[in-house]
Amino acid sequence: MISRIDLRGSLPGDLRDVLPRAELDVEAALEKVRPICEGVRHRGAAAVREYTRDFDGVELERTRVPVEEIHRALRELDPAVRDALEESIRRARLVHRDQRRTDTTTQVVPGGRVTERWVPVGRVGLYVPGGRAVYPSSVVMNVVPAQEAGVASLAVTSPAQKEHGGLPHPTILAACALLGVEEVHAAGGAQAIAMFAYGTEECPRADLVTGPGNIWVAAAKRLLKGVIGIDSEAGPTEIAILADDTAGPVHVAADLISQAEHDPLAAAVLVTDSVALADAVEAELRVQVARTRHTERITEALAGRQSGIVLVDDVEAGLKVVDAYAAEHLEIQTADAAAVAARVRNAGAIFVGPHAPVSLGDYLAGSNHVLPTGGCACHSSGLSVQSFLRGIHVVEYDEQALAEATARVVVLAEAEDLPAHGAALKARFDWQVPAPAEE
Ligand code: HSO
Ligand code: ZN
Repeated sequence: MISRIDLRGSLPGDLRDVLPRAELDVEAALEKVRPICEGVRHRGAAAVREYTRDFDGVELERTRVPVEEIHRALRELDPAVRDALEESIRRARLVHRDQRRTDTTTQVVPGGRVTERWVPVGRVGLYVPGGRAVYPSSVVMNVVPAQEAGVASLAVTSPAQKEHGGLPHPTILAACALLGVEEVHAAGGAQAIAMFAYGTEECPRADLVTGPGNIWVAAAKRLLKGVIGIDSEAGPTEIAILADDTAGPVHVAADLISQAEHDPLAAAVLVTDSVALADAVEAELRVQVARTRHTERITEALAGRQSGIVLVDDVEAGLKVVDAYAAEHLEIQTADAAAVAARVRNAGAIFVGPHAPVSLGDYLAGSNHVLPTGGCACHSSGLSVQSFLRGIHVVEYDEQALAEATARVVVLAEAEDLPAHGAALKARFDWQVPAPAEE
């Protein structure tokens, strides 16, 4: 059901070569996505509707969802789901509100200062998938940080669903209503990303697009990056668990399964120094996978080359392995879990000890669940208020401070063979701009 990689003895030089990981061939999708993006660029909303007809089988008059439909979806939402979403939003707001930045001013020299002013992105497009994955929780995780950052204009897009009269999934609409988002479009795939990048008659262009999606969405993001800002190309979900013999196999197995449930390409990796735990988890996996609803997809994910149980000599070696893997989600289920967690350098989010499973973070911990996948956690972080802000340096120098800087600017400009840079300062102090040397 799940393969084993035995790294006891010594660890290889580059651990990434031996660790399991899925490969998503986004490059191959680029050529298919290019004409779709061009179509939207040149023909706007008509092209978006055409692709929606071709790919989603839905004939739309407009991509923009009438506001009454958004409110209706909230009225018709199951009260228990509404309550859970409201609490999810409340907790996420608490955490993301604390991420807000304050401007800082640094007095560099007397009369010279630099302020970093944090300014929210003007307009953001949020992509919410609508195929196998209908995730109102992802609406929360995208909208809350954008709102806490102070983004003024926010539009959500999600694929048109044939079985819902061409609207996005009703729970997605209801989540939008709870968050106060009233601009929602029924568009998915590459055409939705192009709609935000180029703008259409119905959807003004956005500065930034965030949110996970399938391979077509990832390819469109790669293609249009530059035309529009992007968060990341989210790949299939990953969970890694670093555990020793103090961990409970029932919980470890349940947590591995929880993320394998997303996708046959999802990755579930257990790193442990305990063969007894590895054996017990494998036995538990067999029992629990058979009992769960999405047995087929989970079995495929666990058996895939992206998943595995990695055996190591001790927790010390395990830390090296999980750092090299840089998981989207990392659970630490060891003795003194907090101390071990504090030593981790690479992970999208870390879940510490027996009472912080990844599923809690997916919905209700207050943390964000849009996290870097595919090893990108070694250079990137998850979605946060910061993702929606730009820090603008505001430079203020008085005459005296500029005069005192001039000689050094001139020297550095000369060293770079850019004399006009130096001249721009000298001109303010009646220095002569040197005439070009006669040939
Ligand atoms: N684990 C997913 C998020 C999610 N889980 C949404 C359930 N719904 C990626 O972090
Ligand atoms: Zn999940």
